[in-house]
Amino acid sequence: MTEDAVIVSHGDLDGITSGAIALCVFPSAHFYFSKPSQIANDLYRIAKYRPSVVSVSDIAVNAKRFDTLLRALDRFPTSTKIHWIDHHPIKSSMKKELSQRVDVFHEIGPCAAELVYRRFQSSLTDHAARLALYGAIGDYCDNTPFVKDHLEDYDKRTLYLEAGILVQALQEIDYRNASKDLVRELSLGIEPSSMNDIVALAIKATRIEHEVFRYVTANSRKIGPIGYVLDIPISGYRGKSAKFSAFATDSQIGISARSSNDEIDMSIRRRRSTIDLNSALDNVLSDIPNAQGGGHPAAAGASMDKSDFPKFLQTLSEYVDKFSK
Ligand SMILES: [Mn+2]
Repeated sequence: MTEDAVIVSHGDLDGITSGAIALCVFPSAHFYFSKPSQIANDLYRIAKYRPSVVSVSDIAVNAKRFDTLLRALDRFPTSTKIHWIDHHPIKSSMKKELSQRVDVFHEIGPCAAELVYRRFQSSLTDHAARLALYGAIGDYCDNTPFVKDHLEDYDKRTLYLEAGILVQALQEIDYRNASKDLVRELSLGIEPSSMNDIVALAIKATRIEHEVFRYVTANSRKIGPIGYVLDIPISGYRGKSAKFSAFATDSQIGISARSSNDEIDMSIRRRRSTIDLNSALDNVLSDIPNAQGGGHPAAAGASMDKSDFPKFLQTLSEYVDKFSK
């Protein structure tokens, strides 16, 4: 029955662990990485195999491409059971529409790995629970009742080390090429500390991160409540450098932006603030023609024409000031 299952998940730690948990449920499934901008295309392609089961996890629903997504889902035979398990904000009208075709398991708060675990709990063993905890630590979703309960089952310091190894190593892995094996190994119950290559990458990434911290401290600028750093001289480390930039400039918001030709894209994080970055972007980006972005309340990303970046910083800064009053 599970011969022709397909699992699609995101490439960050929560995506990798939620995919690995789904693989524990459907061990012979094909596994693919995807992302919000790609998921509709990927599903079009997957529909041609007429799989019996599809499990999609940790992929945000992109409101701008919602119709394309629905059309892709229509390509599957009615016999295909599609699980859609996610924790990104979604408009309730879209959630409703999606639920008419697929089995939606959606909650804001827990990470996707926790949700996949809970969705399939009856057919899972203890090591899948550990994977859910790694995903939760990776996505800063380690405050849920489920995670707090399960952290008590082990020594949580060891769990944070194992999860930390993965978080760090992923900074140095081109996920599309190298992380598929990692997903398989995790689903088999191999612990990160037993993966020599992953441990070595994690240590390397940690050393680089300390360098990135020094760079961001020296090169961040501030506009109102926003600290930002442009074009750090290394790829990756974007979420981390956004966070560092907020600290370096004593700001509520930190941005790490990378420009290429006429485009700029960025990671955005908050610090000592309860502002919802996803709503903030929804609001601020609507006035910028080629801009797109979104994510979670505490972590988001955006891209736009490079020439709009100063205006974006200005508008976002006003939005944050208004919010904090
Ligand atoms: Mn996630």
